[in-house]
Amino acid sequence: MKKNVTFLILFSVTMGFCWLTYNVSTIFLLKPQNSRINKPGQTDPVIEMAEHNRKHNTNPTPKYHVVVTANDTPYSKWQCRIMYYWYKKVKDLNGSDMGGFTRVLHSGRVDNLMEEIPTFVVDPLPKGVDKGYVVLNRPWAFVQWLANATIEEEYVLMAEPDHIFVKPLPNLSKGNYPAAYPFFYIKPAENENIIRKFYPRGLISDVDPIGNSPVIISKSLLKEIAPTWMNVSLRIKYDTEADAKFGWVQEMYAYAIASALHGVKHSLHKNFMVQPPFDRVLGNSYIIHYTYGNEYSLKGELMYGKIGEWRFEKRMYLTQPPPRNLTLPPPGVPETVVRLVKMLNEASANIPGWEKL
Ligand SMILES: *[C@@H]1O[C@H](CO)[C@@H](O)[C@H](O)[C@H]1NC(C)=O
Ligand SMILES: *[C@@H]1O[C@H](CO)[C@@H](O)[C@H](O)[C@H]1NC(C)=O
Ligand SMILES: *[C@@H]1O[C@H](CO)[C@@H](O)[C@H](O)[C@H]1NC(C)=O
Ligand SMILES: *[C@@H]1O[C@H](CO)[C@@H](O)[C@H](O)[C@H]1NC(C)=O
Ligand SMILES: *[C@H]1O[C@H](CO)[C@@H](O)[C@H](O)[C@H]1NC(C)=O
Repeated sequence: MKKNVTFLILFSVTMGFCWLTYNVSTIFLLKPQNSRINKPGQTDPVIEMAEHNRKHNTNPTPKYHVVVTANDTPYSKWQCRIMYYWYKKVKDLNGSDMGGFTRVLHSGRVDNLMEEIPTFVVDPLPKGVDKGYVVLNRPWAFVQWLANATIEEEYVLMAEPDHIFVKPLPNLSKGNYPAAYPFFYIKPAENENIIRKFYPRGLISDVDPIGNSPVIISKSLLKEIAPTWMNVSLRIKYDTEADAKFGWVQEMYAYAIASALHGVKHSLHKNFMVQPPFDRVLGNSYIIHYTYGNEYSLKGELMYGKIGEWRFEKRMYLTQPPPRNLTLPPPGVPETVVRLVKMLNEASANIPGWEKL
Protein backbone atom coordinates (compact mmCIF):
# COMPACT_ATOMS: atom_id res chain seq x y z
CA MET A 1 0.00 0.00 0.00
CA LYS A 2 2.67 2.47 1.06
CA LYS A 3 4.69 1.54 -1.99
CA ASN A 4 1.76 2.28 -4.25
CA VAL A 5 1.26 5.70 -2.74
CA THR A 6 4.92 6.56 -3.17
CA PHE A 7 4.74 5.38 -6.73
CA LEU A 8 1.69 7.49 -7.39
CA ILE A 9 3.35 10.57 -5.97
CA LEU A 10 6.47 9.96 -8.02
CA PHE A 11 4.36 9.33 -11.06
CA SER A 12 2.34 12.50 -10.74
CA VAL A 13 5.44 14.59 -10.06
CA THR A 14 7.05 13.13 -13.15
CA MET A 15 3.96 13.76 -15.22
CA GLY A 16 3.83 17.32 -13.90
CA PHE A 17 7.34 17.88 -15.10
CA CYS A 18 6.74 16.34 -18.48
CA TRP A 19 3.84 18.66 -18.88
CA LEU A 20 5.87 21.61 -17.73
CA THR A 21 8.85 20.87 -19.93
CA TYR A 22 6.49 20.41 -22.85
CA ASN A 23 5.00 23.81 -22.15
CA VAL A 24 8.35 25.52 -21.82
CA SER A 25 9.78 24.06 -24.95
CA THR A 26 6.74 24.69 -27.09
CA ILE A 27 5.38 28.07 -26.12
CA PHE A 28 8.15 29.30 -23.87
CA LEU A 29 5.82 30.75 -21.32
CA LEU A 30 5.61 29.63 -17.75
CA LYS A 31 2.20 29.99 -16.21
CA PRO A 32 1.46 29.63 -12.55
CA GLN A 33 -0.51 26.62 -11.45
CA ASN A 34 -2.50 26.96 -8.24
CA SER A 35 0.08 29.18 -6.59
CA ARG A 36 0.23 29.25 -2.82
CA ILE A 37 1.33 32.86 -2.82
CA ASN A 38 -0.80 34.25 -5.63
CA LYS A 39 -4.11 35.91 -5.02
CA PRO A 40 -6.55 35.75 -7.91
CA GLY A 41 -5.69 38.22 -10.64
CA GLN A 42 -2.11 38.72 -9.54
CA THR A 43 0.81 37.42 -11.50
CA ASP A 44 3.65 36.30 -9.32
CA PRO A 45 5.74 34.03 -11.47
CA VAL A 46 5.59 31.17 -9.01
CA ILE A 47 5.44 27.95 -10.93
CA GLU A 48 3.96 25.05 -9.07
CA MET A 49 2.90 21.58 -9.83
CA ALA A 50 -0.69 21.11 -8.73
CA GLU A 51 0.03 17.54 -7.71
CA HIS A 52 3.21 18.31 -5.92
CA ASN A 53 3.21 18.91 -2.21
CA ARG A 54 6.40 19.81 -0.45
CA LYS A 55 7.44 16.73 1.44
CA HIS A 56 9.51 16.88 4.56
CA ASN A 57 11.60 13.80 4.66
CA THR A 58 12.31 13.23 8.31
CA ASN A 59 15.31 10.99 7.96
CA PRO A 60 16.97 11.40 4.59
CA THR A 61 20.50 10.34 3.95
CA PRO A 62 22.62 13.49 3.85
CA LYS A 63 24.24 12.55 0.53
CA TYR A 64 24.05 15.12 -2.21
CA HIS A 65 24.62 14.91 -5.94
CA VAL A 66 27.25 17.28 -7.31
CA VAL A 67 25.98 18.97 -10.45
CA VAL A 68 27.81 21.46 -12.61
CA THR A 69 26.33 23.20 -15.65
CA ALA A 70 28.70 23.59 -18.57
CA ASN A 71 29.01 24.13 -22.29
CA ASP A 72 31.36 22.53 -24.80
CA THR A 73 33.91 25.33 -25.19
CA PRO A 74 37.56 24.49 -24.37
CA TYR A 75 37.31 27.09 -21.58
CA SER A 76 34.46 25.24 -19.88
CA LYS A 77 35.97 21.82 -20.56
CA TRP A 78 39.35 22.27 -18.91
CA GLN A 79 37.70 23.74 -15.83
CA CYS A 80 35.30 20.81 -15.60
CA ARG A 81 38.21 18.35 -15.87
CA ILE A 82 40.01 20.05 -12.96
CA MET A 83 36.84 20.14 -10.94
CA TYR A 84 35.99 16.49 -11.52
CA TYR A 85 39.56 15.46 -10.65
CA TRP A 86 39.29 17.11 -7.22
CA TYR A 87 35.78 15.83 -6.65
CA LYS A 88 37.11 12.28 -7.06
CA LYS A 89 39.96 13.00 -4.64
CA VAL A 90 37.77 14.22 -1.78
CA LYS A 91 34.53 12.37 -2.42
CA ASP A 92 35.23 9.36 -0.21
CA LEU A 93 37.20 11.08 2.53
CA ASN A 94 35.85 11.20 6.05
CA GLY A 95 33.36 14.04 6.46
CA SER A 96 32.18 14.03 2.88
CA ASP A 97 28.49 13.65 2.05
CA MET A 98 29.22 13.68 -1.67
CA GLY A 99 27.30 11.29 -3.85
CA GLY A 100 27.37 11.10 -7.63
CA PHE A 101 28.50 13.74 -10.09
CA THR A 102 26.91 15.11 -13.24
CA ARG A 103 28.08 17.65 -15.75
CA VAL A 104 24.90 19.03 -17.27
CA LEU A 105 26.05 19.96 -20.74
CA HIS A 106 23.73 22.58 -22.22
CA SER A 107 25.12 22.66 -25.71
CA GLY A 108 22.53 20.15 -26.89
CA ARG A 109 25.11 17.65 -28.14
CA VAL A 110 27.75 15.27 -26.84
CA ASP A 111 31.41 16.26 -26.70
CA ASN A 112 34.72 14.44 -26.24
CA LEU A 113 34.57 14.37 -22.41
CA MET A 114 31.59 12.00 -22.19
CA GLU A 115 33.85 9.08 -21.23
CA GLU A 116 35.86 11.03 -18.70
CA ILE A 117 33.10 12.90 -16.84
CA PRO A 118 29.54 11.67 -16.13
CA THR A 119 27.49 13.96 -18.36
CA PHE A 120 23.85 14.64 -19.08
CA VAL A 121 23.15 16.53 -22.29
CA VAL A 122 20.31 19.09 -22.35
CA ASP A 123 19.17 21.62 -24.89
CA PRO A 124 20.32 25.22 -24.93
CA LEU A 125 17.68 27.94 -24.97
CA PRO A 126 16.25 28.49 -28.43
CA LYS A 127 18.45 30.79 -30.48
CA GLY A 128 18.25 34.44 -29.49
CA VAL A 129 16.26 33.94 -26.27
CA ASP A 130 19.30 34.53 -24.04
CA LYS A 131 20.11 37.80 -25.88
CA GLY A 132 23.76 36.81 -25.81
CA TYR A 133 23.88 36.23 -22.05
CA VAL A 134 24.77 32.52 -22.04
CA VAL A 135 24.33 32.17 -18.28
CA LEU A 136 20.56 32.22 -18.83
CA ASN A 137 20.97 28.67 -20.05
CA ARG A 138 21.67 27.59 -16.50
CA PRO A 139 18.14 27.61 -15.03
CA TRP A 140 16.79 25.98 -18.20
CA ALA A 141 19.47 23.31 -17.93
CA PHE A 142 18.43 22.57 -14.34
CA VAL A 143 14.74 22.37 -15.29
CA GLN A 144 15.52 19.81 -18.00
CA TRP A 145 17.95 17.82 -15.88
CA LEU A 146 15.59 17.61 -12.89
CA ALA A 147 12.74 16.56 -15.16
CA ASN A 148 14.63 13.86 -17.03
CA ALA A 149 17.56 12.49 -15.04
CA THR A 150 17.48 9.74 -12.45
CA ILE A 151 19.08 11.20 -9.34
CA GLU A 152 19.66 8.85 -6.45
CA GLU A 153 20.53 11.36 -3.77
CA GLU A 154 18.00 13.46 -1.83
CA TYR A 155 20.12 16.59 -2.16
CA VAL A 156 21.92 18.48 -4.88
CA LEU A 157 24.99 20.71 -4.77
CA MET A 158 24.85 23.27 -7.55
CA ALA A 159 28.48 23.92 -8.40
CA GLU A 160 30.35 25.73 -11.15
CA PRO A 161 33.26 24.61 -13.32
CA ASP A 162 35.67 27.00 -11.58
CA HIS A 163 35.08 25.42 -8.17
CA ILE A 164 37.85 23.29 -6.69
CA PHE A 165 37.09 21.11 -3.68
CA VAL A 166 39.88 21.54 -1.17
CA LYS A 167 38.41 19.14 1.36
CA PRO A 168 35.43 16.86 1.89
CA LEU A 169 32.23 18.86 1.97
CA PRO A 170 29.47 17.73 4.33
CA ASN A 171 25.83 18.38 3.62
CA LEU A 172 25.62 21.86 5.10
CA SER A 173 21.86 22.12 4.70
CA LYS A 174 19.73 21.63 7.76
CA GLY A 175 16.06 20.76 7.89
CA ASN A 176 14.26 22.89 5.35
CA TYR A 177 17.11 25.35 5.02
CA PRO A 178 19.29 24.84 1.97
CA ALA A 179 22.88 26.01 2.44
CA ALA A 180 24.31 28.90 0.40
CA TYR A 181 27.26 31.25 0.22
CA PRO A 182 26.60 34.96 0.95
CA PHE A 183 28.01 37.15 -1.84
CA PHE A 184 28.98 40.63 -0.66
CA TYR A 185 27.86 42.18 -3.95
CA ILE A 186 24.32 40.76 -3.91
CA LYS A 187 22.38 43.45 -2.05
CA PRO A 188 18.62 42.96 -2.15
CA ALA A 189 17.87 45.82 0.28
CA GLU A 190 19.73 48.37 -1.87
CA ASN A 191 17.85 47.25 -4.97
CA GLU A 192 14.37 47.08 -3.52
CA ASN A 193 12.72 49.12 -6.30
CA ILE A 194 13.91 46.68 -8.96
CA ILE A 195 13.33 43.55 -6.93
CA ARG A 196 9.73 44.62 -6.30
CA LYS A 197 8.99 44.25 -10.00
CA PHE A 198 9.45 40.51 -9.59
CA TYR A 199 8.72 40.09 -5.89
CA PRO A 200 5.76 42.36 -5.22
CA ARG A 201 4.99 41.24 -1.66
CA GLY A 202 6.95 39.76 1.19
CA LEU A 203 9.91 41.11 3.09
CA ILE A 204 12.92 42.22 1.09
CA SER A 205 15.03 40.69 3.86
CA ASP A 206 13.60 37.33 2.80
CA VAL A 207 15.55 37.64 -0.45
CA ASP A 208 18.90 36.07 0.41
CA PRO A 209 22.20 37.66 -0.74
CA ILE A 210 23.08 34.62 -2.81
CA GLY A 211 23.25 33.07 -6.26
CA ASN A 212 22.37 29.52 -7.22
CA SER A 213 25.90 28.33 -6.64
CA PRO A 214 27.25 27.11 -4.39
CA VAL A 215 23.98 25.87 -2.90
CA ILE A 216 23.12 22.53 -1.30
CA ILE A 217 19.38 22.01 -1.55
CA SER A 218 16.93 19.14 -1.48
CA LYS A 219 15.89 17.87 -4.87
CA SER A 220 12.23 18.48 -4.10
CA LEU A 221 12.77 22.15 -3.22
CA LEU A 222 14.94 22.70 -6.28
CA LYS A 223 12.25 21.16 -8.47
CA GLU A 224 9.85 23.78 -7.11
CA ILE A 225 12.23 26.69 -7.53
CA ALA A 226 13.95 25.96 -10.85
CA PRO A 227 11.07 26.80 -13.23
CA THR A 228 10.39 30.04 -11.35
CA TRP A 229 14.11 30.82 -11.42
CA MET A 230 14.04 30.45 -15.17
CA ASN A 231 10.98 32.63 -15.51
CA VAL A 232 12.47 35.40 -13.32
CA SER A 233 15.82 35.18 -15.18
CA LEU A 234 14.11 35.80 -18.50
CA ARG A 235 11.94 38.58 -17.12
CA ILE A 236 14.99 40.36 -15.68
CA LYS A 237 16.81 40.01 -19.01
CA TYR A 238 13.85 41.47 -20.87
CA ASP A 239 13.38 44.36 -18.39
CA THR A 240 15.70 47.14 -19.58
CA GLU A 241 16.14 48.72 -16.16
CA ALA A 242 16.69 45.47 -14.28
CA ASP A 243 19.00 44.15 -16.99
CA ALA A 244 21.16 47.28 -16.83
CA LYS A 245 21.24 47.41 -13.04
CA PHE A 246 21.93 43.72 -12.33
CA GLY A 247 24.20 43.18 -15.33
CA TRP A 248 26.37 40.09 -15.06
CA VAL A 249 24.88 39.06 -11.70
CA GLN A 250 21.25 39.09 -12.85
CA GLU A 251 20.92 35.34 -12.91
CA MET A 252 22.10 35.25 -9.29
CA TYR A 253 19.41 37.75 -8.30
CA ALA A 254 16.92 35.66 -10.26
CA TYR A 255 17.69 32.59 -8.13
CA ALA A 256 17.53 34.62 -4.89
CA ILE A 257 14.17 36.12 -5.90
CA ALA A 258 12.76 32.80 -7.09
CA SER A 259 13.57 31.09 -3.80
CA ALA A 260 12.00 33.95 -1.84
CA LEU A 261 8.86 33.62 -4.00
CA HIS A 262 8.69 30.00 -2.88
CA GLY A 263 9.21 30.94 0.75
CA VAL A 264 12.61 29.26 0.88
CA LYS A 265 15.31 30.83 3.09
CA HIS A 266 18.90 29.58 2.93
CA SER A 267 21.34 29.23 5.76
CA LEU A 268 24.41 31.26 4.86
CA HIS A 269 27.89 29.77 5.14
CA LYS A 270 30.82 32.12 4.71
CA ASN A 271 33.22 29.20 4.78
CA PHE A 272 31.47 27.48 1.88
CA MET A 273 34.22 28.89 -0.35
CA VAL A 274 37.08 31.36 -0.72
CA GLN A 275 37.62 33.65 -3.68
CA PRO A 276 41.27 34.46 -4.28
CA PRO A 277 42.87 36.91 -4.43
CA PHE A 278 40.46 38.73 -2.08
CA ASP A 279 40.19 35.94 0.45
CA ARG A 280 43.77 35.47 1.52
CA VAL A 281 43.33 32.70 4.07
CA LEU A 282 41.92 29.26 3.35
CA GLY A 283 40.83 28.67 6.95
CA ASN A 284 38.14 26.01 7.19
CA SER A 285 36.68 26.67 3.73
CA TYR A 286 35.67 23.86 1.42
CA ILE A 287 35.92 25.29 -2.09
CA ILE A 288 38.30 27.58 -3.98
CA HIS A 289 36.38 29.64 -6.54
CA TYR A 290 38.85 31.05 -9.07
CA THR A 291 36.70 33.53 -10.88
CA TYR A 292 38.93 36.58 -10.33
CA GLY A 293 42.27 37.28 -11.96
CA ASN A 294 45.29 36.93 -9.69
CA GLU A 295 47.79 39.64 -10.58
CA TYR A 296 50.92 40.07 -8.46
CA SER A 297 54.24 41.85 -8.61
CA LEU A 298 57.36 39.73 -8.17
CA LYS A 299 57.47 41.14 -4.64
CA GLY A 300 54.15 39.46 -3.97
CA GLU A 301 52.04 42.64 -4.01
CA LEU A 302 48.53 42.51 -5.42
CA MET A 303 48.25 44.45 -8.69
CA TYR A 304 44.51 44.16 -9.19
CA GLY A 305 43.27 45.77 -12.41
CA LYS A 306 46.78 45.68 -13.89
CA ILE A 307 48.67 42.94 -15.68
CA GLY A 308 50.68 41.18 -13.02
CA GLU A 309 54.37 40.31 -13.30
CA TRP A 310 53.16 36.94 -12.06
CA ARG A 311 49.58 36.10 -12.92
CA PHE A 312 46.93 33.46 -13.04
CA GLU A 313 43.78 34.58 -14.83
CA LYS A 314 41.48 31.86 -16.13
CA ARG A 315 40.29 34.08 -18.99
CA MET A 316 43.72 33.78 -20.61
CA TYR A 317 42.68 30.24 -21.48
CA LEU A 318 39.50 30.66 -23.49
CA THR A 319 40.59 28.53 -26.43
CA GLN A 320 43.05 26.09 -24.90
CA PRO A 321 43.80 24.73 -21.43
CA PRO A 322 46.51 26.35 -19.30
CA PRO A 323 49.88 24.59 -19.66
CA ARG A 324 50.90 21.95 -17.15
CA ASN A 325 53.23 22.99 -14.35
CA LEU A 326 52.29 26.66 -14.04
CA THR A 327 54.96 28.70 -12.29
CA LEU A 328 54.18 29.05 -8.60
CA PRO A 329 53.51 32.60 -7.35
CA PRO A 330 56.38 34.62 -5.85
CA PRO A 331 56.88 34.71 -2.07
CA GLY A 332 54.40 36.85 -0.16
CA VAL A 333 51.34 35.85 -2.23
CA PRO A 334 48.39 34.65 -0.10
CA GLU A 335 48.01 30.96 0.61
CA THR A 336 44.72 30.75 -1.27
CA VAL A 337 46.48 31.73 -4.52
CA VAL A 338 49.41 29.38 -3.90
CA ARG A 339 47.06 26.53 -3.12
CA LEU A 340 45.03 27.23 -6.24
CA VAL A 341 48.06 27.01 -8.51
CA LYS A 342 49.32 23.85 -6.79
CA MET A 343 45.92 22.22 -7.19
CA LEU A 344 45.69 23.20 -10.86
CA ASN A 345 49.15 21.74 -11.40
CA GLU A 346 48.41 18.51 -9.62
CA ALA A 347 45.24 17.97 -11.62
CA SER A 348 46.76 18.86 -15.00
CA ALA A 349 49.75 16.61 -14.31
CA ASN A 350 47.46 13.65 -13.65
CA ILE A 351 44.80 14.10 -16.31
CA PRO A 352 45.77 12.08 -19.39
CA GLY A 353 45.84 14.10 -22.58
CA TRP A 354 45.55 17.37 -20.66
CA GLU A 355 46.85 19.60 -23.38
CA LYS A 356 44.72 18.35 -26.23
CA LEU A 357 41.05 19.20 -25.98
C1 LIG B 1 6.73 34.24 -16.35
O1 LIG B 1 5.51 34.01 -15.67
C2 LIG B 1 4.54 35.02 -15.88
C3 LIG B 1 3.40 34.79 -14.93
O2 LIG B 1 2.90 33.52 -15.11
C4 LIG B 1 4.12 34.99 -17.34
O3 LIG B 1 3.13 35.96 -17.58
C5 LIG B 1 5.33 35.30 -18.17
O4 LIG B 1 5.02 35.21 -19.54
C6 LIG B 1 6.48 34.35 -17.87
N1 LIG B 1 7.65 34.87 -18.52
C7 LIG B 1 8.55 34.11 -19.15
C8 LIG B 1 9.66 34.83 -19.79
O5 LIG B 1 8.47 32.90 -19.18
C1 LIG C 1 35.70 10.55 10.87
O1 LIG C 1 35.46 11.79 11.52
C2 LIG C 1 34.72 11.69 12.72
C3 LIG C 1 34.37 13.07 13.19
O2 LIG C 1 35.36 14.00 12.92
C4 LIG C 1 35.54 10.89 13.72
O3 LIG C 1 34.81 10.76 14.92
C5 LIG C 1 35.84 9.51 13.14
O4 LIG C 1 36.67 8.78 13.99
C6 LIG C 1 36.52 9.63 11.79
N1 LIG C 1 36.61 8.33 11.17
C7 LIG C 1 37.70 7.91 10.55
C8 LIG C 1 37.62 6.55 9.95
O5 LIG C 1 38.70 8.58 10.44
C1 LIG D 1 13.19 16.02 -20.97
O1 LIG D 1 11.87 15.55 -20.93
C2 LIG D 1 10.98 16.23 -21.75
C3 LIG D 1 9.60 15.70 -21.54
O2 LIG D 1 9.59 14.45 -20.95
C4 LIG D 1 11.42 16.10 -23.21
O3 LIG D 1 10.56 16.85 -24.03
C5 LIG D 1 12.82 16.65 -23.35
O4 LIG D 1 13.29 16.48 -24.64
C6 LIG D 1 13.75 15.97 -22.38
N1 LIG D 1 15.01 16.60 -22.47
C7 LIG D 1 16.15 15.93 -22.40
C8 LIG D 1 17.38 16.74 -22.52
O5 LIG D 1 16.21 14.75 -22.20
C1 LIG E 1 57.95 22.52 -13.23
O1 LIG E 1 58.60 23.75 -13.52
C2 LIG E 1 59.71 24.03 -12.70
C3 LIG E 1 60.24 25.41 -13.09
O2 LIG E 1 59.22 26.34 -12.95
C4 LIG E 1 60.75 22.96 -12.85
O3 LIG E 1 61.82 23.20 -11.96
C5 LIG E 1 60.15 21.60 -12.55
O4 LIG E 1 61.07 20.58 -12.80
C6 LIG E 1 58.90 21.37 -13.40
N1 LIG E 1 58.24 20.15 -12.96
C7 LIG E 1 57.76 19.26 -13.81
C8 LIG E 1 57.11 18.05 -13.19
O5 LIG E 1 57.82 19.40 -15.02
C1 LIG F 1 24.52 17.64 6.50
O1 LIG F 1 25.75 17.63 7.17
C2 LIG F 1 25.79 18.47 8.31
C3 LIG F 1 27.20 18.46 8.83
O2 LIG F 1 27.67 17.15 8.96
C4 LIG F 1 24.76 18.04 9.32
O3 LIG F 1 24.79 18.89 10.45
C5 LIG F 1 23.41 18.14 8.67
O4 LIG F 1 22.41 17.73 9.54
C6 LIG F 1 23.38 17.31 7.42
N1 LIG F 1 22.15 17.58 6.73
C7 LIG F 1 21.30 16.64 6.46
C8 LIG F 1 20.11 17.07 5.70
O5 LIG F 1 21.43 15.48 6.80
